[in-house]
Amino acid sequence: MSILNYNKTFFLKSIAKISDIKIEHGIEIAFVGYSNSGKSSAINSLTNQKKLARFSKTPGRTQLINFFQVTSDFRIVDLPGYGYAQAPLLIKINWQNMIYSYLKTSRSLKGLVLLMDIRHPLKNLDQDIINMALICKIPILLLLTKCDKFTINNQNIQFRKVHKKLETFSNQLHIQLFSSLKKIGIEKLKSKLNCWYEKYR
Ligand SMILES: Nc1nc2c(ncn2[C@@H]2O[C@H](COP(=O)(O)OP(=O)(O)O)[C@@H](O)[C@H]2O)c(=O)[nH]1
Ligand SMILES: [Mg+2]
Repeated sequence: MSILNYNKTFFLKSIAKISDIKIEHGIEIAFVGYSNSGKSSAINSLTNQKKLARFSKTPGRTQLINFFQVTSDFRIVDLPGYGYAQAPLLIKINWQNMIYSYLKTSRSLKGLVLLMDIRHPLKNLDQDIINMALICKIPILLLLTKCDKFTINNQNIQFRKVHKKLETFSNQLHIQLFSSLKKIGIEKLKSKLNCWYEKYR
């Protein structure tokens, strides 16, 4: 078993464009999701740090790709969230192209953590991202975030609904209930990341 200590994660760098990615060795796991899906909170809970991934209430503010280093050969990549419901088509397409080209071209990327608010899972862009990751053969961990907003019973109902829709891809996609607030699913998230790390390093 790996001995990754997520608490020691630190901010490495930000880049503005995919073309700024340099060839690097080591393994990357990317976090992606709509703005407000709880991505920054999840990265903060994973690393047990309050402000590592700054979280803001302004949707879509983070447009940079942020890299965090867990160990010298393992990085977490915080992809920009998608936040503008009424965004012009061009912005939407640019964002999709950016994510897609990262999924396609990054040699280091070994897994994708896709965060969806349990109250509104599988929105359009979530579906698009799942499709892109499947095409690129990147395994996906799907976190149903803020599950504390639901009763246990409703959590399970929603879990089963999402599971059923994605059943066909179960060899490449896992689903996990998650709450940063109530610390649900954090150990499962860690073991998935450890597992990807162990497999590819
Ligand atoms: N109830 C609850 N709220 C959460 C949880 N995680 C995040 N939030 C809230 O959801 C909002 C968006 O969170 P944030 O992490 O900034 O989302 P991001 O935009 O995806 O990075 C904030 O107001 C958080 O306090 C959670 O596990 N439970
Ligand atoms: Mg954020």
